[in-house]
Amino acid sequence: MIKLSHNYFHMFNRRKFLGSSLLSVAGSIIAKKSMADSLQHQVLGKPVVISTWDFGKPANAEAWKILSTGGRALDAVEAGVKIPEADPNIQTVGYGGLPDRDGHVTLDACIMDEHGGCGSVMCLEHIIHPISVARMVMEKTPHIVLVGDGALQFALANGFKKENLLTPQSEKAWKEWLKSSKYEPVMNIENQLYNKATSTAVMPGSKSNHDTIGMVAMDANGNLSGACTTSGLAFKMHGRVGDSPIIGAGLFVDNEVGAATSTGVGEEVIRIAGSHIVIELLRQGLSAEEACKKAVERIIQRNPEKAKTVQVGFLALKKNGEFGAYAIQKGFSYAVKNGEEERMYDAKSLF
Ligand code: SD4
Repeated sequence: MIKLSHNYFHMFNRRKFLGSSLLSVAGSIIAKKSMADSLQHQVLGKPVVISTWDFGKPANAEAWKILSTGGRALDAVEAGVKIPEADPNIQTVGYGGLPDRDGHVTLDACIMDEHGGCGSVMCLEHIIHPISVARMVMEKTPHIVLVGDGALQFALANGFKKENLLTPQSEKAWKEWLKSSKYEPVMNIENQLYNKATSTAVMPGSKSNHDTIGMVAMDANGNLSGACTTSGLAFKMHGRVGDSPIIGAGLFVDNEVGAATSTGVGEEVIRIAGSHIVIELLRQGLSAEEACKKAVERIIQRNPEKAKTVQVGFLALKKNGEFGAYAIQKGFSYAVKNGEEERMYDAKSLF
């Protein structure tokens, strides 16, 4: 569940540096402060799962059931993100997601495995678990992406149930938004759901700011996979697709290097092919946190003024178990779990 206290502008906690050597016991969190740039280098023994925002914690717990019994990272990330997808009180993912400006709940999701296999669905309506449809696209079709009606048709033909995903509370929030809506595309509308001064919801029925679940995991065999699923920006134009289901933007996995995912205003992530950049930076030897920071900087360099008003966060897990995150604004939390640790972190931010 997302707590109101995790509004972007109301998180000031900082991770503490844990002084230790990278050579000490595998399986426990090891961290050291980089002399050069004060960025953290934290390493977790495998298996390990990491995911975005507070709802990442219960999602990780579900993924852990698979990882801890020797299961495959791909199965773990799918099972993990299905938890927020099915939760009607999470208004940013799956069932109960806030609709587009026409009142349709349209879902985006993608998944990627250790072999470079990937599947994606975009603008999918009526299906509670878009991540499982994305996996089926990966495993049962010669394609990578299915969108809209085609994705729905494929899902129904493969046994998924057609359901109404618009919950009464999300419908109420949408109707409230319609009152003041100028019917213009507003990119970062979800920040406006909050009164930043009081950290309370402005929109009746709205319990969260814009949160996608992106999850990356490494299994006991050292294989990486990732999943990313969202209802996208609330009250978006009908047909709008963000970064989350786009391989290389919202998610990228390279089993030799690492896995990365993103959250926030998808348009900004797509412009820089965000998660792919993070992976390429990892390949060049940067730490997980350094790579995420550089990707965030790339967004800011493109348009420094605009960047002040949007949130984007990246999360990365390196093949050696090192993890890290970085965001434009304060308030990006992420959840980490392995055999020894289960905890939330607050990502550092540029602003
Ligand atoms: C999108 N990136 O559709 C998603 C929204 C999101 O945290 O992540 N919110 O642009």
